[in-house]
Amino acid sequence: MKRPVNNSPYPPAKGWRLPGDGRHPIAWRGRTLVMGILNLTPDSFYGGSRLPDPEAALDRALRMKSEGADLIDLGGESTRPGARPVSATEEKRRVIPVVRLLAKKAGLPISIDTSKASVAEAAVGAGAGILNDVGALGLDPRMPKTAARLKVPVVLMHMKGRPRTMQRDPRYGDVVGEVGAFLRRRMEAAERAGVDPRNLVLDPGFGFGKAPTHNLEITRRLLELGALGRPILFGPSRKATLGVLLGGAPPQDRLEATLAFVTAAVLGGADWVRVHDVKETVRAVRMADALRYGRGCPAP
Ligand code: HH2
Repeated sequence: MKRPVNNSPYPPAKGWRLPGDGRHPIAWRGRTLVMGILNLTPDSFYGGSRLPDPEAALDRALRMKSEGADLIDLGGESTRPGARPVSATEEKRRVIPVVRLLAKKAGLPISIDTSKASVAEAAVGAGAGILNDVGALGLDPRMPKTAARLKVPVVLMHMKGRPRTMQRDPRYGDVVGEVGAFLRRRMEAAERAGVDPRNLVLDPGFGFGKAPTHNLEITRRLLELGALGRPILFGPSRKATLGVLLGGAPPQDRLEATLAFVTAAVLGGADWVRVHDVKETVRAVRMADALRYGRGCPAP
């Protein structure tokens, strides 16, 4: 019998290893990582992601783990369009006790979603193992050196402008070209500060200073960002563009739309997705991983 020709339209499997400090590497191959979102804020755009106290956060984290999450992302400051910044003191008050509790009891790597060096430092001290910075280490001048010193994997995300004003008529010539060039510059800045380039993860920043057409273009052309040589994280979960495409659906009514975007992203080259709904996403990702990588499909 002739061997089947591999003419899959999907990107091939790559193996990734983020060394961290060398003792707690994050490694995966031929599948997509799922990161569950926990927000310790009163004003995150999706009410279902807000958690009032550390016990509720631990319950949610344990549920996400049982549903198949690979990682947990903890945030103490909303970055929704129009959000007002919070002080480092307030952000630490919200997140540090939860980081400490989850690091002890959740049994999953904890990522801290912050742009502030002092919050990052305190969170890693309390047990966080990943730094997720929507400002790509560029909003706090101390962040690049702090990230280098902490020796943890770092997510560099693209944002045009700041949350307060970013959705006021964002414009691009070639959105993917501009996002890619920005991410390349931030990778170089991180390396200059001493961050191990093998610890970098890149994120085009779905919804961060982008109109729906820009978000669609990025989702369609995600593979081009793979040329930067690092894993791609993608976070469309329940965001406003999905509501626009559904004719005005509110965040609580955007689950199926999220799953459609997650599936498209995985088939288009995403390595890691950040979502509010772990159970449903893990199931959708299992299908997308089976199509892309042949994973999970019994032999004939
Ligand atoms: N999106 C949000 C926050 N952090 N980090 C990365 N790397 N990528 C994203 O797309 C991303 C992110 C916004 O989502 P959420 O945390 O649910 O909302 P809020 O900022 O209102 O808390």
